[in-house]
Amino acid sequence: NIPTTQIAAVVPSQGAALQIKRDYPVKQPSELAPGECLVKLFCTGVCHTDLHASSDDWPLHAKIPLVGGHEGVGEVVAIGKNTADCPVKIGDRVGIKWLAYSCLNCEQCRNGREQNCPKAKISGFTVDGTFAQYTVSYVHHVTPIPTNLESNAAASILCAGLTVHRALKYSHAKIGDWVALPGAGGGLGHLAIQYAVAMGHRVVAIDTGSEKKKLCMELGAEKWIDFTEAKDIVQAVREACGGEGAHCAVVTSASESGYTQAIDYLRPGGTLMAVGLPGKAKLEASIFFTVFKSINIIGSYVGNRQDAIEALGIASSGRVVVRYDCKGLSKLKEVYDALKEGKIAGRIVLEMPK
Ligand code: 8ID
Ligand code: ZN
Repeated sequence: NIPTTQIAAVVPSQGAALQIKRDYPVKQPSELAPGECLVKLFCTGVCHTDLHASSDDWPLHAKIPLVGGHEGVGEVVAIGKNTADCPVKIGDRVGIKWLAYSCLNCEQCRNGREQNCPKAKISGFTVDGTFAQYTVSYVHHVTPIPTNLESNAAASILCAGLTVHRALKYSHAKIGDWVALPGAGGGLGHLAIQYAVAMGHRVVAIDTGSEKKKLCMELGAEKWIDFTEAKDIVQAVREACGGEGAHCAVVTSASESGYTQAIDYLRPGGTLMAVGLPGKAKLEASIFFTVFKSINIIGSYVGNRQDAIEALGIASSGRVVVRYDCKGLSKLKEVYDALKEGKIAGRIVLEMPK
């Protein structure tokens, strides 16, 4: 009883307008390769990355036609014949993250950097993702969803959550350290506040608007800086952190501006975790002060299977809660417009048509 066609949000060619198709093909169970599984999706978060992919503003280009989306939760409805050592079964509730597949045997995979595997397949970028009723994924990379988490509440942990969890984990920030979060009111940022607080850090939230301010303060930020109002962000962050600057900045703004002063407001020995992905910007940093202040600059790219399981585990303990509004899949275009304008505090989760 798997239909042959489905409703999907499709980008027909690079950068072209999104279309809701009612006749997008569904890969049939008999066509699945070993290791593949068919997932019937319940819901999916919308990440700013999907907007980058849809508007084609990155130096890498997505497949076309593209079904975007990489924060999906659904149910396994079929598994490829001859799949060996299969960790999931039909009926399991699983998550689809950005990293759909990695070989698990190369140097990058062995080192836990599965996302850097040369054979990596990416949901909603190099393979079709979650803006559809069904998607094909890979049994060794789908993520089990803790039973006490509702699907809608789990979805955005699968990109936004695991990404900021990993970034904080590798940031060298210790308990009591000040973490500055440019982009704090967005999808990644509002979860970064909560993971940071759970790790015992003190948070300076940087973003704009009263709605995002309210959200950030509710979630445990101690200080708020509106980047459109502050005359001197560097001074403002230094003051917020007791005069010496932040120990760490996790930059999740989707534009260059969140990066520009981050190195200047870090205290000596501080770490810049680069997470936001403006497509064309260069990181402007004084070489002299980067050396003189012993600054670390680290690129942090989503996460591996373990990061996903940890991030969901922390959410299932109640320490991190995704703040989202629910809409239907047909509203994706409106969600992109709102993201572009910076109007979304927290996340939007789309429910699939039944
Ligand atoms: O693996 C990764 N590194 C990864 C994973 C997932 C997403 C990277 N990303 C990237 C996305 O592609 C995007 O570029 O992180 C960026 C943020 O994704 P998001 O959280 O899904 O986007 P959002 O909800 O639009 O939040 C961005 C926030 O940044 C604020 C905006 O107001 C918004 O709340 N912001 C901006 I734009 N400029 C700012 C500035 N100068 C700023 N906040 C502070 N200072
Ligand atoms: Zn994402």
